[in-house]
Amino acid sequence: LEVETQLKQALRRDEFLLHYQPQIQIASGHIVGVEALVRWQHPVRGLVLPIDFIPLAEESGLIEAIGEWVLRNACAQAAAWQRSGLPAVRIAINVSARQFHDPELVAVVAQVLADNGLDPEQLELEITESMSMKDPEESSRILTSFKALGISIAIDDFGTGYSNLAYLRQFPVRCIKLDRAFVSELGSQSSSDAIVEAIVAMAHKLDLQVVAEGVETAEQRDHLLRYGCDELQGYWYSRPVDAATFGVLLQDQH
Ligand code: G
Ligand code: G
Ligand code: MN
Ligand code: NA
Repeated sequence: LEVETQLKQALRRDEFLLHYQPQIQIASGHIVGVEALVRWQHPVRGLVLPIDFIPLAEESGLIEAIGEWVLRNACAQAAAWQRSGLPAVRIAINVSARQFHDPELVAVVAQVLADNGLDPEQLELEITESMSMKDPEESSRILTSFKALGISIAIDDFGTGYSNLAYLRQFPVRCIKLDRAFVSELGSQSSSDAIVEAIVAMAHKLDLQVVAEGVETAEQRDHLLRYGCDELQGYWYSRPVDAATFGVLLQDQH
């Protein structure tokens, strides 16, 4: 079967699902956010990870439909956690290049928030650094329209692309997500320590928060705390988990 047909069928058969990875405020140790990560429960192949279908979805044009599914389901889940009495946390979703440039996206996001009774501040959209820097003037316009809606923006995979700092400064974004390539070398490659320390200092000067990705050890967390990094995400605290398991994590800390 052609990939496009397969992905359409997967949507129709409701084979996509979301896993959730907590985002921890380093200073307090509290969960302050959660990133939704899509998976495909394939009837034959089992659980398929995004690396094996998101690029195909991008090429075939199905990414908009899948992206909207992710947005609706993540927001519905966030509202469900809240209704069950859990504390409100920010929910972050990944936005692909095609979605980001889709003129309809702002209206769809506004509608989904309204449908679920979520405050815009509770939603964060993650766009990659390379996506944001491809046409910075255009990105700036799009990001400003999101800012007007009241949602936040994260620059994902930060440090893997080439940022124009002048644009980064004028983008209305809440945070940068420091790519895990830097985090994994903390404590072993002194250049990574220097880079992370400098990125955090620069980000704070620009009024941006820093979220470290791929934190796997207590030692990495200690280094990040020392450099003033704001939040972390990674296997050290939790792998991406299903919605029920995330609910338990959230409950346990309060
Ligand atoms: O855990 P993981 O294998 O889920 O994520 C791998 C990559 O897939 C990450 O770069 C992540 O940004 C991307 N990804 C995960 N979920 C989504 C999604 O819902 N939409 C898009 N566009 N990308 C996603
Ligand atoms: O959107 P993004 O590229 O940031 O997606 C996060 C990716 O990183 C997902 O594939 C997720 O499963 C993965 N991930 C999350 N925490 C860790 C970690 O501590 N170590 C590693 N190696 N990967 C992680
Ligand atoms: Mn991400
Ligand atoms: Na990332």
